[in-house]
Amino acid sequence: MATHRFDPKFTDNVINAMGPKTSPRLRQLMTGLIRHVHDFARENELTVDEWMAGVQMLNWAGQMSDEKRNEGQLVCDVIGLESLVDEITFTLADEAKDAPTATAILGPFFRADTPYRENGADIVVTKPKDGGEMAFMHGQVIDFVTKQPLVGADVEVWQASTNGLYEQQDPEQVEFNLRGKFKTDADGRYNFYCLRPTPYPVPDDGPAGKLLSLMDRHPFRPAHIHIIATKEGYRPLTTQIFDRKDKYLDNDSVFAVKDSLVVDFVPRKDDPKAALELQYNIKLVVDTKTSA
Ligand code: MBD
Ligand code: FE
Repeated sequence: MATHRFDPKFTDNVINAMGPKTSPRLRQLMTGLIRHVHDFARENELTVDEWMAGVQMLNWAGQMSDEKRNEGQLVCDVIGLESLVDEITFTLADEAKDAPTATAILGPFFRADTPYRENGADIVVTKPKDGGEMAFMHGQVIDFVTKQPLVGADVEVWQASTNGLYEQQDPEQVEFNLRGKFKTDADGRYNFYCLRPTPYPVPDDGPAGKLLSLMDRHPFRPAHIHIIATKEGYRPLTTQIFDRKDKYLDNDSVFAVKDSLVVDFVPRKDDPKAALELQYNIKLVVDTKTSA
């Protein structure tokens, strides 16, 4: 079997060291992880110095992470792992026109404690210094199969400011700036004012940025707005929408773009608050796990 010059029994010994109380799923995952990591080391004849450089990256990621910064997740993002796991979990099968809204990765800047705002509210509380472009975003949350509006669904959104920073990264922005949670009305509608999103680099002052530069890659993400839509009885949806005009659509540094999530901001008439609008309906599917 072994085509390499290393101890052929070594990897099996490590795997077989797991005891009988290991759960079947953990045994399966650790067996695969150990096997692939060992094969990776053998195939590349990984040296002690190279392995230690990797360990130091991991430690660095841990040391700079806190409730406002999730560097381990960002390292996974730049090697495509969060997007791959998202694809595996939610399957890309339905990229067709008439499909439920596709998922996209959560990313490291979600905040669990985002407050509700009234429909029609402006999430741009701290105005960007360069002005930015205001947009009115509105739409319906509907049942993908029946096309009926979903009343009382939650639509949570967050976006970075035009300086490329999310509120928790930027002392100049008030807390929860550019975030909001909205409840759909009696027609299943939500609406609010936001910024037309702009492209920005993922934070590159840590190991994720270091990895990007070692791989000769840029850190930019295409302009996007994050969305989490939930309604009891429906599969919770985590996604992002992307501006069709963005130049990074085809080379997102975290590989999250899907065609069906690309949207058009169009001119809006007679609204002194916003010169642009975005109409976006969210199509949810019944959650077979909770509604059986
Ligand atoms: C982001 O803003 C983001 O959405 C993701 C997924 C990764 C890094 C920065
Ligand atoms: Fe983001």
